[in-house]
Amino acid sequence: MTAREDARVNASPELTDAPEPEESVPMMSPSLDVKRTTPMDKEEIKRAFLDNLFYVQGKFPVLATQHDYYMALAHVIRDLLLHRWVSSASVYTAEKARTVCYLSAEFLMGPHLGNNLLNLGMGEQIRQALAELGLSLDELMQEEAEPGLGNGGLGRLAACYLDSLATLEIPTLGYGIRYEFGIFEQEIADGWQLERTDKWLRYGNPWDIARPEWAVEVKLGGHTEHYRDAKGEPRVRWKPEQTVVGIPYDTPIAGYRNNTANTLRLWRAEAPESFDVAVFNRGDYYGAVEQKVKSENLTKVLYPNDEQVKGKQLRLEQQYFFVSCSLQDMLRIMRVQHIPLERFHEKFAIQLNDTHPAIAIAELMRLLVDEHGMPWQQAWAITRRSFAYTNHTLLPEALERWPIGIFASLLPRHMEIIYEINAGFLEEVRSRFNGDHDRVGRLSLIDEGGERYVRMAHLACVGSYAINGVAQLHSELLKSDVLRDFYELWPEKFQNKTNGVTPRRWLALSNPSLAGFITANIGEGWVTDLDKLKELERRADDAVFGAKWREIKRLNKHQYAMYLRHKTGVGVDPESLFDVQVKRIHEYKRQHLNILNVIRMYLELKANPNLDIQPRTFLFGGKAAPGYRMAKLIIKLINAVGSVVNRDKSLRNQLKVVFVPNYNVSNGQRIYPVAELSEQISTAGKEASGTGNMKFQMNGALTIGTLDGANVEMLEEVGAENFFLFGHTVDDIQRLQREGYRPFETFERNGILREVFSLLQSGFFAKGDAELFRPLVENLLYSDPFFVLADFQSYADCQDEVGRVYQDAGRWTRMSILNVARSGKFSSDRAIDEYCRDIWNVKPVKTNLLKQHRIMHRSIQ
Ligand code: 26W
Repeated sequence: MTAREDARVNASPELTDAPEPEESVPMMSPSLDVKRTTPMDKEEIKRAFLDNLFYVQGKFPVLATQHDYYMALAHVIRDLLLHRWVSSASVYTAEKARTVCYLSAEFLMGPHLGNNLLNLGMGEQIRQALAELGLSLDELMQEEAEPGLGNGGLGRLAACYLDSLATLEIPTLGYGIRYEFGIFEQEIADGWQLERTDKWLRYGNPWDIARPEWAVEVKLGGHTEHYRDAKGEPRVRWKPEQTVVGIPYDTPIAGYRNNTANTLRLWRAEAPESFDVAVFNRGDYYGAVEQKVKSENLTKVLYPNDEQVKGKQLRLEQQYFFVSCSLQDMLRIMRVQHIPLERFHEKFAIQLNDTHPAIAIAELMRLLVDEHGMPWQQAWAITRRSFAYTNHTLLPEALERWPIGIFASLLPRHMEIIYEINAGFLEEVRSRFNGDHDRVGRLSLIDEGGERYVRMAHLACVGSYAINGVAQLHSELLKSDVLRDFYELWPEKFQNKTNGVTPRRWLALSNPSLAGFITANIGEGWVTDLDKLKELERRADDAVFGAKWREIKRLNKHQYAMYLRHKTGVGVDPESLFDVQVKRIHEYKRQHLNILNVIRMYLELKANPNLDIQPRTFLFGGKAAPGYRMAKLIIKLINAVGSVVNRDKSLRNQLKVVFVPNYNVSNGQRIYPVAELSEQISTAGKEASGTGNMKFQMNGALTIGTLDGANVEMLEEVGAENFFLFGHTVDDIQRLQREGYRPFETFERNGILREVFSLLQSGFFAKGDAELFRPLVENLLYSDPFFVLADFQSYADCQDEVGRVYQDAGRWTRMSILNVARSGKFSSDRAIDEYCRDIWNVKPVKTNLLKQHRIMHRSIQ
């Protein structure tokens, strides 16, 4: 009898009388019985749950807190995942399967419990078992601290892609950083954003397992020594100034209703020696732990900047740390599977999630040449066939470039390797574009102008066999603008991979009433084949269907209105049009255009109190990078307008403005199902793709948007009659820029704008303080870099059209049904299918759950 077995017998009295299940095996809990994918019946769930309450939390129900119950449940579910996990890992090992390695500095996973229950198909069973123990699954789910290991779009895309890769049974390793503190928690105080430390690990994390046995060492700083080896071959030795140890933590990533569980491997840094007793004995107590503190600082916190490079050395250290750990881990897997080094690029397809992990190209060269003695050319051939690079932004301020000083002092060997790569590369450029020195300078990995920089996007392009943008328009702009020179050099490398989102979390999990209704009408195939939603088209004109469709949204709104009052104290009318803009706060995303229009509508209502407009609730949400002053001022303005409008009785509740604090994955799951209008109003040519736009469409919201990012493809899919389009196109904006855009003239020519600005400048929304919003007002009147004033009237007119169309409930509902029916393309399954076919050349590997005894006798990855 094992510890777990006796415990079960002794610990939870009410379960002792239950007969011993026949098929249960001595060692592991019955969940390992292969023949059933949903292993446990209610009684077994309750027993395992109470087992864990005692053995994991050391609690009996009388003493247990909600959090204890959550942890006990989480361990029940995690244990169920273990069986798949071990089975997948062992079939991948046995088949030496080609594996996708997704390298990302951010993974915005969101809470695991609900998603794992959905993918295991156990939600209902667990809910009933807990209910019989007097517990509520929904309440326990609130106990989970959201792992906020990302800023926004890029990090969340990585998470959606892991879900699709597991659901499509593609052998995958997600590699990243296990930040001790994720994205800050946002509090709003007196209308201003406050950042609170995100202590997501304070109660421990039941969803990952430390794997110290696979720890690796990472070097930093120091210098290189060039020497000749026994065979007289030139070799380089790196004498680091500091070494840190990388500890991997593995989180199982379950596919939807299959036997697959892939691995997300996040690295934590620690000191080789966490306590130096010799230094301590010399009385230098702080010195004794100095190494420990320095090393652990490496993975202490996520940089909260979204699309602004801050060029901090620690950021480069973080990037190099997780990249070196991950590549060393891949080489270990090669060794374990006895695959010769020369075939590295056949075993692994490595995706660089933007330039943040791009140092991997130089690091693989160092490992192959310096650590494994491979000839340079052979190593370079392997390296260029191992990496592919995804670009997620066109903003110049978001393109990473490291000052040579910082780079060379932290990574002296990589500096040499990059110079050598650059030499070979520029030779190729010169041979292709003879005498075109400007082009050579523009393409070089080194920016020689003024202070010298390493251009990480250039390194990524030179070291990758594929380069892709994340929406058709974005990929075109990469080829015609940001990476034009590389496109002219290697057009064959350039591809488009339009983003997608997982329909599991963003529809099936977050909007169960709509998901259930869809399944009731077209079956459940859509969950793994979203194009099946097309079958809803034939219901678009069905009045009964439409009424039910409207009722589902209406009930979601009512529930959310109660949540909102509880969270913000603001009461909103659930019958009003829910107009939602949630995303990181950034001037190119133009939250300020949205609030200027709200002020316009407010002024119109004040001028005509009996005006009968479509009552609206404007919901905003999003974090601003702590150092981004204009973004923080925009948050203040939204709250300032809200505090006036929401209290103005003369409006008869026709307008409400609410800033929902701490927008994150959990709050996203609450807000997408209640939205009716999705604000995708970025300056054309600035939003690479957007993914929130896709989540809104899947949940039946209509989009008001510009021809930017993936909006263009959404418009194509749903049809112009089902999309509220406004604003200047990319070409218009480029022409305006060429001809010289003078926002002040636009302002002068537009009476409504003048009214809006005079109210703003008067201090009306700032308790009379006319100075508060001056920076924003002057930015818009005299530079307006994101063409807010240029698009204002078109936007305002479009918003009025929205109000009119909403009044025709039948027409609105038809448009909503067609938007959902035509959202199939925007599934992350479609995107991943394309990556597998066009970039990674990888095939699914089916996992058959292993019999328990076979697991005990097999080595795994
Ligand atoms: C170095 C600072 C930094 C941090 C993050 C620079 C750039 C980033 C990311 C690339 C920003 C980001 O999340 N970009 C968003 O990526 C999404 C996924 O592809 C797109 O849908 C969004 O349009 C894009 O803004």
